[in-house]
Amino acid sequence: MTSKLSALQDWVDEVADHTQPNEIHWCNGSDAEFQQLVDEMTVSGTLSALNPETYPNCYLHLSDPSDVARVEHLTFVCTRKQEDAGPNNNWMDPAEARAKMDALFEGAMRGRTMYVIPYCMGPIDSPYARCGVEITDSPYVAVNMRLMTRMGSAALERIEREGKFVKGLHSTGDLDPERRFIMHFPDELSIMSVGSGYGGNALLGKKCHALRIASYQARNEGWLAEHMLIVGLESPNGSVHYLACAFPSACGKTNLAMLIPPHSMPGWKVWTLGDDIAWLHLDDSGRLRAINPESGYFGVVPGTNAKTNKNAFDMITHDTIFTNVARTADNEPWWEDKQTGEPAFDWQGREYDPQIGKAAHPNSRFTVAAKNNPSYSALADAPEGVPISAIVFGGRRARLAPLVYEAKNWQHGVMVGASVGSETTAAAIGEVGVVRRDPMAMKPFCGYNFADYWAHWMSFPDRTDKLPKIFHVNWFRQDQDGKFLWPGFGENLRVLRWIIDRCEGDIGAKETPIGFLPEDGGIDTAELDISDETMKELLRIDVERWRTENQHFGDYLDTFGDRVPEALRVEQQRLAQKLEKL
Ligand code: GTP
Ligand code: SPV
Ligand code: MN
Repeated sequence: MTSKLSALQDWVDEVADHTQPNEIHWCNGSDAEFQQLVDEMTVSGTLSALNPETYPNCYLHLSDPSDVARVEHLTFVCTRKQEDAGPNNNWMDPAEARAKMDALFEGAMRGRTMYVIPYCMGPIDSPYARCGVEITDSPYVAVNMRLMTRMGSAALERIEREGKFVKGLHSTGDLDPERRFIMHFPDELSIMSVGSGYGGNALLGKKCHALRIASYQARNEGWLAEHMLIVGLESPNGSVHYLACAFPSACGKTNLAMLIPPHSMPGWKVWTLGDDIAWLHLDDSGRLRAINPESGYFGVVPGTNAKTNKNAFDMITHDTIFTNVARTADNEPWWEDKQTGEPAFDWQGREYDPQIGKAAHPNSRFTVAAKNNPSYSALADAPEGVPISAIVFGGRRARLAPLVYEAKNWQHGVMVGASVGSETTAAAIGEVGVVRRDPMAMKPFCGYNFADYWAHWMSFPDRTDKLPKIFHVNWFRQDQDGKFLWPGFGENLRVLRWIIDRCEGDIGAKETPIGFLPEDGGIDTAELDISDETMKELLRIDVERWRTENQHFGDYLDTFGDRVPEALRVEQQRLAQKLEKL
């Protein structure tokens, strides 16, 4: 196959020339093609079929044990000027990065097939959608891209019509961590990734395109590309509110996006639009609207069970690719807290031995088409997206943040987002459980200087007076013994209901220095086994801790120097003064 778009055809020819693949396969996105790739990988051992009776069309992929998560220290944003990438990114001069990557790609696809994957991020006929082409030598990446994006002929047609696309070049390379890099060239709309076959490192439509490159474009064009789920909440009277929620990696987006209402909230319905990324635009009337650029989920497996996330649990019993989970003797996938079955083989294919470690890798994932989710919203395909009533930030904070609070206005909300901190998780290589600053849950994903990003957020009130309210939640507050105080999962809808009530102006709140908190009894705890003391603790503001936190946040802002927008400084200082007075 060839493309009539010379910019695409020339690039494919050039890459083939440089990387020397045996064959070139242009992906058309058909079911037949998907099956053919899966069958080939089953023969080569890249995939193994799981139990066809209980897990039909499910496959297991075990990655290299050194290649199990995103690698932030090997991820670079190569803007022309280092200041434009900011202290929040690793930076390399574009020419130097290019030369380094060209050397690593030379002959990298010898003996392999090169897949050319045209994809569209967002509904294919949406004015907000953007296209890209990923070239890869990994058939595992090709089938994952088929599930995660609108991939194939329709995307190619749009690309040929528009003439513009993001170029993503990927090779699994030799998986040597010394020769692993993920480079972004935002000025050229291009990405080069080598040496990893895993998740966000390799499925270039996801974090590389839809967040790092897109956030850079969004700033220049007046929109936002965010690490947010999108969920619709339908109350018993039939009104629906859409929320966009940003939590750091492995902090509950997938779970919240498809939660099942608790027994005590009959008549409520939850509609999933997206579980990881939202692109937000102001429409002609000044309302903020969201589309999900993805069409599938690459979700954390451990912890998924019939109680915590029944929608996901059911969804991943068929037509799912599992990566790095364990297996039972019956060849079913198994993971920690599945609450059924027993592991026989661990995520490295070894006989399971609890002495060696967990059966499934903590960052093991499922890849599945979004349409298989029982709570899938048909509006996920709406070209115009959905209007957003509230933006919600959150993170893992064992002691600090209360269960929920509301920002006083947009500018204060931007500070609430910018000051998100969270305990690190297994989604990225590195130490787990240490608090780090993760503004808007975008620390690993913002493709430019955070100071400019905050200024961009702060500019929205100049353009509209219809912005959504901003909130902060924390499902992860712990007691002295390290036990979570809040039951979480489906019960989180109780908190989201408070948020909706606040949006509709139906319910009062307590004003505090950090924002508006629920009044006593404001969060409905009917049928929940939770004491008044626990609710008090969940909503308690520990003034001393908040003072320290605010100071750390101020110090953090200092690392961005003069570029920090004045409006954000003002908010930080205003909070400092209010906390001082308490
Ligand atoms: P990424 O895909 O990495 O961006 O993660 P995510 O934000 O979508 O997180 P996900 O929903 O996959 O949850 C990650 C982990 O947190 C899983 O092990 C969940 O079981 C757990 N989790 C999710 N929601 C809750 C909650 O409300 N309370 C508690 N205690 N744990 C939760
Ligand atoms: C995350 O780490 O936030 C993920 C998984 O959603 S990955 O696709 O690897 O980025
Ligand atoms: Mn994510």
